[in-house]
Amino acid sequence: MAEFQEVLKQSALHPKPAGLCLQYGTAGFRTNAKQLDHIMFRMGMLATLRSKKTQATIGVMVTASHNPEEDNGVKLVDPMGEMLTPAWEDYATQLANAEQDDLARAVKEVIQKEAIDMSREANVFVGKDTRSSSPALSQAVIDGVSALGGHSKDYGLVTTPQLHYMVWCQNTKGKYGEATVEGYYRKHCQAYVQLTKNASNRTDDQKHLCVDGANGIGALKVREMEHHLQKGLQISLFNDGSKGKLNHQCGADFVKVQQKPPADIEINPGERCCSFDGDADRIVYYYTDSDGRFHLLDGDKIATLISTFLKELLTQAGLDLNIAVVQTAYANGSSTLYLENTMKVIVKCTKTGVKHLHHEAQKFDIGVYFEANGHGTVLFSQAAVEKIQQLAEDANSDDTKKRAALLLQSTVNVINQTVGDAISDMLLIEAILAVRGMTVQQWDAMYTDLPNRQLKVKVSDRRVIDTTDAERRAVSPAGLQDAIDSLVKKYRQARSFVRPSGTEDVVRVYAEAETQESADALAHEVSLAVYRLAGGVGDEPKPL
Ligand code: G16
Repeated sequence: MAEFQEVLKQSALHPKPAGLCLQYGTAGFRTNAKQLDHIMFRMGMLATLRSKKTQATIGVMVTASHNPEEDNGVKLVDPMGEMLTPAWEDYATQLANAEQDDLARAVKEVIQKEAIDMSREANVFVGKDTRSSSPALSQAVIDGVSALGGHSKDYGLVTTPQLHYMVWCQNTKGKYGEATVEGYYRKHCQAYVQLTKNASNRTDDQKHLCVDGANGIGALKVREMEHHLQKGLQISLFNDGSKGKLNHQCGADFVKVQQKPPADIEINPGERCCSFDGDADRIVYYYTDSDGRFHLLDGDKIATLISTFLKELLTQAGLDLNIAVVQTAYANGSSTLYLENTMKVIVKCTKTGVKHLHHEAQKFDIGVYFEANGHGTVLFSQAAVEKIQQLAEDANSDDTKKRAALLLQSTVNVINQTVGDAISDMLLIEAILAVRGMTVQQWDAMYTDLPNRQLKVKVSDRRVIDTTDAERRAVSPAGLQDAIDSLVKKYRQARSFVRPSGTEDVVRVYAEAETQESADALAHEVSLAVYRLAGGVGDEPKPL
């Protein structure tokens, strides 16, 4: 077969370092950028195979999201704009790790197993973040696509959710929207303007939002989008990439884990602020009060705000649609209690990784999914969208119902349903606060978070930790879960779990308890247990 000659010829230009073995992680491959050239070439090939198989456009995004500047990675986007189906993750791993002289065989194996007709067309959309390694790595993806005779379209610098959006627009032949960056801005901003027409006159202060762009792609895109908002939002942009380093002391991950504002941001007490991560698929909000105390409104608070708003509108519209909130083990215990007991919505817990939350959310008429780290969106079933539309167009429905249906319609349009999206989530949150006439402080007061702490432990091989029950319990190494259980018993309202990260070479430790001192002490003690029982390296974890 002629294409295999081409594979061999082209792949020699993107050689795999012999013996290097990388695992497909939470959101694709991710490691130091120097190790990724062959991975990108091979993922370009895999995307081409996936496109031939599905007869749809596939996306490849070059990014390492929240990781430091020197890392990079790749996220693959399936036909409906969602993450690559887990069934193909094994193929990704096989192609990534095949030694140079075995690559053609590994490619043939995927073709045979999936019965792919190689004469079919393949189309791959490619995007990249602002890392200095991204241009060369995205060229390697494009080379991989052409090695198997696929066509690529290079979107250049885009946020990850923008690329997901383009893929879905393309595969719906424009029904979801126009597959251009301008089309993305127009759709989401028009919906924002429409929604905020329902807000009573807002002052400039109320329209003001401080945005920390994590010195990444999100900052560039917010600047590009701003004029579409028709002054409906007044953004002060910090960490816009003009001087600081990507994700360094800033961005959603830093703010969430450190529980403090980013560096290089000037905020007045009470002012509403948000932070994006490095590829703008996560967002967290925060403010400091007049006593200088920092208040974080993370993915759990965002899910609560959005689901309350949607539930109210459904009641006003008289629509009988079920609504669920999907969380992970990191969800603050207070948020789960509030959602279940006060809001009375269905709550589900899945493993970490939006691919897991997304699939769970698809089971409901309306599925709101958010990881505590701010990664999430809302999914509306086709039936839900149709019911909302019918009501909005029904000449006989009363004013209250019609208004609610129209608000729901604009809400559907302001959301990027393909994946968590910092920009579209920001527009949705800002619109909800405006329509409900709510301050960030009132939003924060919906419930009080249990104090919590997240830590990282270095071990020699994090795969020794295996978990079950949506990552809430460790099944190996032996004795670790028993140790965690007895530590948790020492504190009131306490909970803790550990899991290997799928994006960094660490074990993550989460603890929550009645007081910050207890949460910190528990997190430290559990870290020590991980260090001792799971092969810790370097110095023993120190108390906080
Ligand atoms: C990725 C995933 C998220 C996940 C995060 C951390 O986010 O898309 O679902 O929560 O990694 O995963 P882990 O704890 O396994 O390292 P991002 O924004 O870095 O792409």
